[in-house]
Amino acid sequence: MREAVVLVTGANGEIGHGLVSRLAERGERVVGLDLSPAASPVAEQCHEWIQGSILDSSLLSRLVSQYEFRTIYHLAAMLSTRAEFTPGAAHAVNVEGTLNLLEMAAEQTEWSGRRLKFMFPSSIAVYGLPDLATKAEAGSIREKTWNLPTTMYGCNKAYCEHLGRYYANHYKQLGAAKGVSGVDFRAIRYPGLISAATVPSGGTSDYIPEMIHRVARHEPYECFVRPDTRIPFMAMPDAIRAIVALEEADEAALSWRSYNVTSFNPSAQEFLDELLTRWSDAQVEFQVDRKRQEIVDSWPADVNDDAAREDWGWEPLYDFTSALDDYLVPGIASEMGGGVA
Ligand code: AKB
Repeated sequence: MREAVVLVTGANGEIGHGLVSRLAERGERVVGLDLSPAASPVAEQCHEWIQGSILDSSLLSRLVSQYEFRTIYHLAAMLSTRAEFTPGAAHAVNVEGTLNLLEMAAEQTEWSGRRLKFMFPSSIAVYGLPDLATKAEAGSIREKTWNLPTTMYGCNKAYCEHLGRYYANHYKQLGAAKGVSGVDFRAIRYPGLISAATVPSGGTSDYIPEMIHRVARHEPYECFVRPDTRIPFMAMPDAIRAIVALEEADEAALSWRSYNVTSFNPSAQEFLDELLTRWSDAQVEFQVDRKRQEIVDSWPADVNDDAAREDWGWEPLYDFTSALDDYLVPGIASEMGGGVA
């Protein structure tokens, strides 16, 4: 009676743009949910668009009556910098919103008797290194180390990973049917993401995508971190591939419910040096924002993604050079209407 669909929350966001296209190409009927009106080209690729909030319980109840969600990609979130200005609102969106969706998913699986995949973009923000010396010594860190986030966003993401693991493995554990919510929760701890099509806002890893989009438009850019600042990054197509590959993986092969993935980890200066070989007129100055710098300094210089490679065959398509030459430079030029990037 109810249509079988894939729900994408935050569908108008950076990841949503690419993910909705990928799911539509796979023949999925996608229901897009976002606070804002549907933006092209996402709008044309959705089976239905719902403009609303994941905090609206009556809306979610209506969705349960209308659709059977086979998979939920829960992308809606308030990112790390914006969350520091309104931590209470960030907690509401990032945690209460996620809990609302997990409850909706559990209710639905009780109805259908079928398992429902709940895909969750977590972040390197769940990690917290206390100082630069420890960050340098820690190097590439694994999933179970340094889980000491220093931001509301990082705390939110870490707690939601635990919530998802509870719904998957321990739901209503004192009940007759222990831990059988049917919610198959799977999370990816994304590094900084760089898209050719969109520029992020409200994140603290934004300095790299902001830099390339400003340089490509021959506009000056003030980088808010030091030249030596180093964290892991990934091209957006690889971010889409990763979460779809994790969704398609056999649950029996998964030894974790939260996986690191990464591709490359240039310093801000190394990234600028590469841009200068493509745009000799790049005008980038380093104007450090001390408080945002402290956030990025608490994030790891790199992450170890062996578990994702071993469990579900993760492998990035793009390294640092090919991300620039094969995706970002041509992609930004195309977004600029074919102008000279
Ligand atoms: C942010 O900067 O908040 C995000 C992230 C690293 O998760 N891009």
